[in-house]
Amino acid sequence: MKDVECIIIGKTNVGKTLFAINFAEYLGCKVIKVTSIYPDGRQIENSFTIREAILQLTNEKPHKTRCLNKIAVTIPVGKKKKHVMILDSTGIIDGIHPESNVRKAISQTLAKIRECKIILHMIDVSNVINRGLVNSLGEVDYQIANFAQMRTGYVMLANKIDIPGSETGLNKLREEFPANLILPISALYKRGFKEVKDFVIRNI
Ligand SMILES: Nc1nc2c(ncn2[C@@H]2O[C@H](COP(=O)(O)OP(=O)(O)OP(=O)(O)O)[C@@H](O)[C@H]2O)c(=O)[nH]1
Ligand SMILES: [Mg+2]
Repeated sequence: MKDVECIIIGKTNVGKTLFAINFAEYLGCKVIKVTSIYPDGRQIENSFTIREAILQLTNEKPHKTRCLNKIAVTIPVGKKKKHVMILDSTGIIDGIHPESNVRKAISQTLAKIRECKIILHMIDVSNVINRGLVNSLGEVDYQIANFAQMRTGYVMLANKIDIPGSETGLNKLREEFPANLILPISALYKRGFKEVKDFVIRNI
């Protein structure tokens, strides 16, 4: 049987890749085995220590990830272990990106969302205090929420909650999407990971 697929989506630079790596570690992975699938169909496998994965796969500059990165994890459910495929994806933007390989990678991500049972929609709530919610979120965040919120396996992850002022962003996000499940997390400090794990288990 195919593993349950859990995709992490969101705007570029919100922390998707750092979350994927640190969540895999939280679930017991000592080595991060990544299968990168590019829009042209190429597949490349790499193994990293946690530190190497963070150094090589995350960046403070936008559009570091330009493919789907699959990381297989196991999650204990009762006495059994369930296999879950975590999918880190390309950051989505409003408008049209000037580079064709980024456009193709975004399109690859959008096509994949439909197939995934679990959708973790990540939002960076650290800047809302300065920019306001509507400017911090993209149109694309509203589109994802509209598309996905009817599904049971959909949750918003309010990331970078460790940064001062993020609580304000979280509260504004909750006011804007009152019907949605929103879990505050810090991908950097592994905060809120138990709640994300419990959500995944409920939706396997
Ligand atoms: N303070 C803080 N920084 C974070 C957190 N999560 C991610 N970052 C930082 O945000 C930057 C972007 O992180 P990535 O994981 O590369 O973001 P991404 O969403 O994968 O970005 P793309 O691949 O470009 O779409 C990096 O400099 C991270 O260290 C967090 O929870 N707290
Ligand atoms: Mg990334």
